[in-house]
Amino acid sequence: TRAEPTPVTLIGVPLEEGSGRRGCVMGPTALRIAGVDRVLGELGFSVTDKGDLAPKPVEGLEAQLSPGCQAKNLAAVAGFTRAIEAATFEAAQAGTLPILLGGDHALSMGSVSGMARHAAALGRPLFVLWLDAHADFNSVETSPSGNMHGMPVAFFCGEAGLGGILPEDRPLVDPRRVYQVGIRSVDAREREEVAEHGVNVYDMRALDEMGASAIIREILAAVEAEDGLLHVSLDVDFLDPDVAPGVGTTVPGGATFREAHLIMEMLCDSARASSLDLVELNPFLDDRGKSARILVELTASLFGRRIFDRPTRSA
Ligand code: HAR
Ligand code: MN
Ligand code: MN
Ligand code: MN
Repeated sequence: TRAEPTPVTLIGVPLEEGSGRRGCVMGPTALRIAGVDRVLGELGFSVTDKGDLAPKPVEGLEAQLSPGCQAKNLAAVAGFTRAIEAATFEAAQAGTLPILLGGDHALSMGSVSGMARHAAALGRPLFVLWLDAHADFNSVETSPSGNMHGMPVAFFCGEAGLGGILPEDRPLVDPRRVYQVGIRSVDAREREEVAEHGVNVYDMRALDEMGASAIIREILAAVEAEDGLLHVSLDVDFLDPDVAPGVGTTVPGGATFREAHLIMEMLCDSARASSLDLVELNPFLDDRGKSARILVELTASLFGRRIFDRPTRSA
């Protein structure tokens, strides 16, 4: 017998202040127009759309930054982080699966922190699957740009140097439970931090050599060994720019359409995904809605759309 599918909560995050250019503010609307709620409904999920968050900025945090450190638009990003953390935690505690409609990748400071609080309340570990061209492990000290969408992984691991946004005793994610796939653009000091803290990186060479299937099997085995929750964070630039041009930070040589779908289909089979970010979509740069539609198609694969059923592997 099949259990009732977990209800889904959509949380719109019109955040673009974490990135270096305008446009991600239109992301949530583009994802809705591309039919994210409709495809989930067709797959049998009950979907609640909470609409778009509109938090007030948090002033006064800049004073805590050391000289030479930078975090652009800190007030705006901090306001969003608090609101996203609370909305994600609340949606998960209510027994639903939160999907964050971004918005730039700084939103994961809040979504992953909210899921970390939820996992801690359950007494289970949180794992993060980070599908991205970038490692997003800069701190206010190492960031070459000051753009906070390059800092979320460091933030939820407690390494970004960004105090005062969330409570000091917030649950953190162990960097050894972060799995990054598709990486191909890492800054010099960021590279050292990623290695030092034990983040698991499957860069594009690993994806080429191992294939998506072997990589996802390894990651799922680690999650299952600890009965963990798995947060999936999908950055548009994980995909090759030919597949998904609607993003401000394209990097050549990304994942193919088929690799991305296979990852989503395997995650679906595992039934491990507890939460999802769809981030960095910049409709202003997109090609007739192509990238928005691909994100929705990938979401459909993650939630059970398949060409044919596969024999179940688990008991
Ligand atoms: N590493 C660069 C920086 O910190 C670029 C980060 C870009 N990040 C994203 N999300 N687009 O992955 O500025
Ligand atoms: Mn990113
Ligand atoms: Mn990226
Ligand atoms: Mn460090």
